[in-house]
Amino acid sequence: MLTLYTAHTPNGHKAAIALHELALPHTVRSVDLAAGEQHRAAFLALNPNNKIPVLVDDDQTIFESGAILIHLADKTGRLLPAEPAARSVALQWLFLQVGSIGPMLGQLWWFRHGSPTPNPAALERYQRETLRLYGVIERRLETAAYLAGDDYSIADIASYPWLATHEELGIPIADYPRLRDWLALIGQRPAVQRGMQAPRDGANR
Ligand SMILES: N[C@@H](CCC(=O)N[C@@H](CS)C(=O)NCC(=O)O)C(=O)O
Repeated sequence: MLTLYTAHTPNGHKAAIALHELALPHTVRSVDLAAGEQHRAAFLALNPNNKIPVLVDDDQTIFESGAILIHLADKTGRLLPAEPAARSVALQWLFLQVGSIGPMLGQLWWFRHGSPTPNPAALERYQRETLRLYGVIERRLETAAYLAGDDYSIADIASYPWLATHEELGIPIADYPRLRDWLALIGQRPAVQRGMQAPRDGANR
């Protein structure tokens, strides 16, 4: 029995995409972040860090989106190579998303759209860092079809929902043609399209 606690955000979409890719029947519970549901005792019992996503897999509760993706890949033996060197490559690109792409693009979104007071220095810093990260991915895709190499993996699933926000972030995607093509390739996958619609409360197949 799998239950995903999530919200309509890039981090919230990753696990939903993986569940659909792996055709794992699951239940979705929408967490109302604007209402502060993530700070309530019932949610803190699932994730002491008060953030979505959280996956409950029978008696195991997993927070942090990267840990959830690895759990699902290991559970099914798919979307993450088993061979140690190839697995390490996939995990490197996965952790680049969790440690850099998510936090930097998240801050850029905040200083562009969320901050009540303009902060040009912060905006410039996160814009520069975001462009740098788009460049890192563009160069990776010069030599690899997918982030982990020849095969689609949880590294692509983690990065897609974030890198797809380029319009909102004011990133000139035409400057990153390989990344643009990769976004189109990933974005046409039915499981990605379904996962990007999450959360829809209720049972999902
Ligand atoms: N490192 C975490 C980040 C999760 C995260 O930032 N979630 C955001 C939504 S995208 C959240 O729940 N924010 C609510 C809050 O901070 O109160 C992960 O990858 O799971």
